[in-house]
Amino acid sequence: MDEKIFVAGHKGLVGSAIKRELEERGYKNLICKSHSELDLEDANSVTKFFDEYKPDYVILSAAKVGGILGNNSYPVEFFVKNMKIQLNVIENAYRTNVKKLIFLGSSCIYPKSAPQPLKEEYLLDGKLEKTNEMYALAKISGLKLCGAYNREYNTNYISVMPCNLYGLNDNYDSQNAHVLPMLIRRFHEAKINNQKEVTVWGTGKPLREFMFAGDLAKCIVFLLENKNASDIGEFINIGTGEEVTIFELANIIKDVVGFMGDITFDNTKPDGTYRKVMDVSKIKSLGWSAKTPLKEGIKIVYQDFLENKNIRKNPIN
Ligand code: GFB
Repeated sequence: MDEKIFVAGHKGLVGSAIKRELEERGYKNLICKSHSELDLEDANSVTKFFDEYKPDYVILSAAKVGGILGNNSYPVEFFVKNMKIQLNVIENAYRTNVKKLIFLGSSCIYPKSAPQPLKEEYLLDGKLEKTNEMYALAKISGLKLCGAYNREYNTNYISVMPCNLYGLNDNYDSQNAHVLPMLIRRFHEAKINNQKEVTVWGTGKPLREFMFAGDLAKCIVFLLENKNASDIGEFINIGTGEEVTIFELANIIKDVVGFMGDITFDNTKPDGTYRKVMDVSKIKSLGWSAKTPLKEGIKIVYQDFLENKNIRKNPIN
């Protein structure tokens, strides 16, 4: 419990859930630095940080993330910022002999037309989804780099690829956030402003797999405590294995928020990839599965949204 664990990105959706889970399990020596205290894109600052703190474990949940519009609008930032963060943290983890590093990727790394549910072996079997190609390339590079370090230097770096996530402390930016928090905000504002209808982007037909970030955090701590890269292979999917259409999601959120108007669709906005549900049999065979049902999780998040007035609306760059 006294081991030094660096949670990179501890203020974000995933990082804050992991920090909460580690604290609840009694870890006393968490190292957390805000963006202003430590710029992970700056090689010298990261080198100095690792020399000073010498963490035993690293959870790399810091990243430049966003929804379909953010990814589609800022491909350069999504690639360059994520590559810099990954290279700085992973290289310094090796240089300072970190015992174990967990790298967070995303389900958007898979080819657009891969068979569903997505199995780990489908990686790089085809073209990527255009709207988030540069983010996917950065995440693929990160997981491949971890694998290369394990092979060449016998390190213990685990790469995990979660499905779409939602949870406390999410980003509600009106242009660049992910679909679930954006719809919570839009249905809420429509309700309090007595609007007649809420517009959902695209056709509503695409399917998405949503997992509560608190469940992912439990899985990450489970892997930190019990598994090594040799148990995992190159990387492992973490998801619920269940999917809903964007239309079904919008109706669940409409119901939870208590909006009584209609739902309309804005076809000028992109649908993105049609499906990306993951095969989660590998993580299940290691003894872990997600617990929080979608509607339950959305109720928890809406409560957090209502209580947490200063909701994060940080724009993308
Ligand atoms: O979460 P999201 O923006 O990203 O979901 P992806 C996009 C899907 O939700 C598209 C529909 O089908 C959109 O048309 N949608 C409907 C909306 N209304 C809205 C809305 O108000 N806002 C948004 N954002 N979408 C992300 C990747 O892909 O998945 C990230 O861009 C990451 O890099 C993440 O990998 C897990 O699910 O399409």
